[in-house]
Amino acid sequence: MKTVSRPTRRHLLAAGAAALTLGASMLLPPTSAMAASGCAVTYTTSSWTGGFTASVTIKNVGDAVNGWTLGFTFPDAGQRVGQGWSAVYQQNGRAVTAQNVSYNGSLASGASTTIGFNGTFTGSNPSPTSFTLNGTTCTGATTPTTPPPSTPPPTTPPPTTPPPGGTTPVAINGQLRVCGVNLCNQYGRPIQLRGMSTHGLQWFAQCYNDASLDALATDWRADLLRISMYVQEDGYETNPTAFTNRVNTLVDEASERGLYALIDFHTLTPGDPMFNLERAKTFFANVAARNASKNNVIYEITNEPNGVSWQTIKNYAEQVIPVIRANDPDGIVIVGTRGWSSLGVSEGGNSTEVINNPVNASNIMYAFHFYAASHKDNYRAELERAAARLPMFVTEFGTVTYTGGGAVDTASSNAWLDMLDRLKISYANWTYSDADEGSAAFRPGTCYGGTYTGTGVVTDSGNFMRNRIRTPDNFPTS
Ligand code: IDC
Repeated sequence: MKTVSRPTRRHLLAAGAAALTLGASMLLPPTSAMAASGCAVTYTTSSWTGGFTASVTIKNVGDAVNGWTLGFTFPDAGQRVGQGWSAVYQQNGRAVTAQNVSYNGSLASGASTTIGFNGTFTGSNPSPTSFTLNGTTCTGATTPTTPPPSTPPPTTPPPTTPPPGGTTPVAINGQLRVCGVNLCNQYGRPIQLRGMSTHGLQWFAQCYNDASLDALATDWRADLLRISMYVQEDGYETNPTAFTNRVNTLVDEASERGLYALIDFHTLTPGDPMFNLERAKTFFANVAARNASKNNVIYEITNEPNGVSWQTIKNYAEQVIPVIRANDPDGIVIVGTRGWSSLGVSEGGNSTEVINNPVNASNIMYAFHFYAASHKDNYRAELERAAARLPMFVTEFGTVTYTGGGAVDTASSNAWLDMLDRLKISYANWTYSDADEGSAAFRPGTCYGGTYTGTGVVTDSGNFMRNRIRTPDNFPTS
């Protein structure tokens, strides 16, 4: 983001809460060897004027299911499902269905899963009172549905899943997904990832090698590598195959070290993402297919849109996201925002345009960027306001001015990072490079040597960031 302007201060709308539990959670004993179905649903909402977030916990009290569809009917004609997560939603009149996604389709007997969505309403917002799972009404009780299976019981014990091993960020957290406004790990718990962004791969390829990436993982103890692939400025457009391969290689390097890999399609000038739409489709079709089986890849589809409306960015996102989903259905996608990913603030707007008109896709987040010496209280206030309503990810920020140069603003950088820590907003710092500018973490010339660890090679910004990032992570495992 390049300019500073003051947003209108808004009051957060008061949140109301309602909870409703349907069906006893007790398990009735199976009456025979017959397959049985049954379910219990807890539907909880938190609402504000005209909008709400619903959390729906589905408990399977029948036999194991592999693939499910939840059905319910809104009591009021003005209730609509908006952005959802952990399920694919369809609405026809008041009738809603939510179908499982790849990672939660198997529900063992007695198992639960939680899905959710943001919705809108025009009149009142009563909770639905009846739910079905695969056609069976959820009463909390079990009923036999099909004749006994003809296959004999297995004579060998079923394979057991080994406990997840390792202590790297990816080993602990596994496949991430968006839950409500948070980034959640494989245990459904909100986490924050802290890491570094590369500089432009066309200029600083020498900075990304085994030694530097080992240092990022084990000396900096980072969680995340953002791979910044400029599209213009001698980047991707000059040799799509070579840049795609370079990104894929860095994804592998991050994976080997248990780091999350954030693939940044670094559009900057021109600011209209539509200028690169076809390039984006080609690039993301490749990287999503190539990395589909990995659990550590996150896609950032446009770095810093500028000089264009939110509607244009949304149109771009709604064309690129399906390309990614077709190849890698469970990868999180991050969408840039107006005004150099300032949620519009740097162009005189604010996040209301996104809140009122979100991208029509699930498992997505929105990007926010700042440069601590240029962007201060009014930007912080807007991010905090937005983060109560939208899943936010700081995919790029600097400790210096928006030019990428100047001195570290320690007070503002600490204010920013304290806030991001408190809100569990993930971040990547610009840059893990030895560029001759204040934002670079390493002193000029470092990438032509072999040492990346310790405090001898870092700049003021690098020292500040290394100290922030290497503190212990908080990754809940249950
Ligand atoms: C800057 C680099 C600088 C390079 C310039 C050219 O730090 O070396 O000459 O890009 O494009 C951003 C952009 C990011 C900028 C960075 C600092 O995402 O590409 O990098 N910045 O200006 N947004 C706000 C600041």
